[in-house]
Amino acid sequence: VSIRLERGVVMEWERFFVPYQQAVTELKVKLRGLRDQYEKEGKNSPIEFVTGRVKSKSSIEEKIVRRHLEESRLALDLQDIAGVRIMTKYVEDVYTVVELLRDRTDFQILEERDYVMNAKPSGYRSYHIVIEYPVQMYGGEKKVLAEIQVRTIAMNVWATIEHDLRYKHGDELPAEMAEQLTILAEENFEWDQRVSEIRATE
Ligand code: 0O2
Repeated sequence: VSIRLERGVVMEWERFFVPYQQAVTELKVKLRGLRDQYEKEGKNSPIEFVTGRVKSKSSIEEKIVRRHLEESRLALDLQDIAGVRIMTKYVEDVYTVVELLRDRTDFQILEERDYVMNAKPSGYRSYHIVIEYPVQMYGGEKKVLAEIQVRTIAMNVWATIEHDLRYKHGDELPAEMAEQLTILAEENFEWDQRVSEIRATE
């Protein structure tokens, strides 16, 4: 299977994925390292755990069709081929992590989308940061886009379940189910906020 990229070059998917895989691997190590630094200092880490993945070929193909994307613009238009997720215990930690990311000099932030305070219509909450990450290849540096999603553990539970149910229904949830999930997302956020309130009284 091959993919048409810039200048009509035909490149195999496997080769296309190499810098993205490298970016995800490096970012996971670096962000998990931050967590370890807090722990070694005996401090409470705002980062609870980190996951990462490279978007699957089928998921990319599906998004090309759904969003009418041009294959030649794939690396520019698809910002989350490389994706890293940072989970926090508390809502306020999301913003501590965002500050940590803004202070870094090993990548450049291109865009931020705050779906934590401004939930998507589905009820989805998460803070999205699109970065330009330089990967060292043997032929020189290659900058790739990557999306870092920062969310609480509770938001992650909701998003994981909703994603799973949506996938099982061919990416389109039955209206009743979608409604129930939106209500659940709101209750989930209320729960997150109550946790913060309780924490503030300690
Ligand atoms: P996957 O399978 O996780 O890779 P959009 O038009 O929503 O795709 P938008 O509005 O620009 O894109 O948002 P953005 O910042 O690109 O975020 C898209 C990603 O955020 C999604 O990737 C999901 O990971 C997550 N996301 C956004 N909305 C929802 C939602 O309603 N429910 C869940 N569970 N996740 C969401 P993909 O490629 O859609 O999916």
